[in-house]
Amino acid sequence: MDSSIFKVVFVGSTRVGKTSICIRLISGAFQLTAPTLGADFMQHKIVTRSKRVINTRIFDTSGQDRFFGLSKSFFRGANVSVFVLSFDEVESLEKLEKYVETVEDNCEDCLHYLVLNKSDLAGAKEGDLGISLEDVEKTRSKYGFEKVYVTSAKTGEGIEELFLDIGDDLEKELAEPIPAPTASTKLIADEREEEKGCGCCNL
Ligand SMILES: Nc1nc2c(ncn2[C@@H]2O[C@H](COP(=O)(O)OP(=O)(O)OP(=O)(O)O)[C@@H](O)[C@H]2O)c(=O)[nH]1
Ligand SMILES: [Mg+2]
Repeated sequence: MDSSIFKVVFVGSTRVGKTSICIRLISGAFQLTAPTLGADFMQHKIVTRSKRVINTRIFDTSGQDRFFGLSKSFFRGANVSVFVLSFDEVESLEKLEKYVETVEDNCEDCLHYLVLNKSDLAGAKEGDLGISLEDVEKTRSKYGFEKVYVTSAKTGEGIEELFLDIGDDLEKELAEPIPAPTASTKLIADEREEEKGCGCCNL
């Protein structure tokens, strides 16, 4: 098992469901939450689709403006940032730009995921609650997110897929790069070829 621990931060406006998604992931249930003060963190092992175990430390930050400075300090050195919006929180989409810029200022080479939560609410998927999937799709391409994960911490929709994708992407980061041949390894290989001679004419 690999000993690397990847830092995952949950980012977004207050009340979009960041804590609820984390709790759903860890406990498999939808539980009552209180607003996060500053940030909470938890350890989680993601088992990838190829059954590799990826160790993560998840930082669930507060979306309240008064904690923004503090939340920002948790973005530093993150490997993964999960930006959470909610169908019923228009403000969450308006503030996305600020969050993306702040995360990018604080961590290099961070993998980004975009989540649209509370899909279980009546009228959510029809776009009746303030934010439609179409609006978020436009934003997705503007910021270069690969896809929009439509989730519900209440029913569990989309959450397993989100974390499997995160795990698979981190697994790719762990894959050891194949070393490029150096001048000396190339020379040795050439010498061996010469020793073997030419197979086609028995020289
Ligand atoms: N119906 C529904 N309600 C949800 C869902 N996710 C969260 N909620 C509710 O939304 C409210 C806010 O959820 P939290 O998880 O505390 O939100 P948060 O983003 O962590 O908020 P801060 O900690 O203040 O930044 C709570 O009443 C949750 O029960 C969901 O998927 N569906
Ligand atoms: Mg919270």
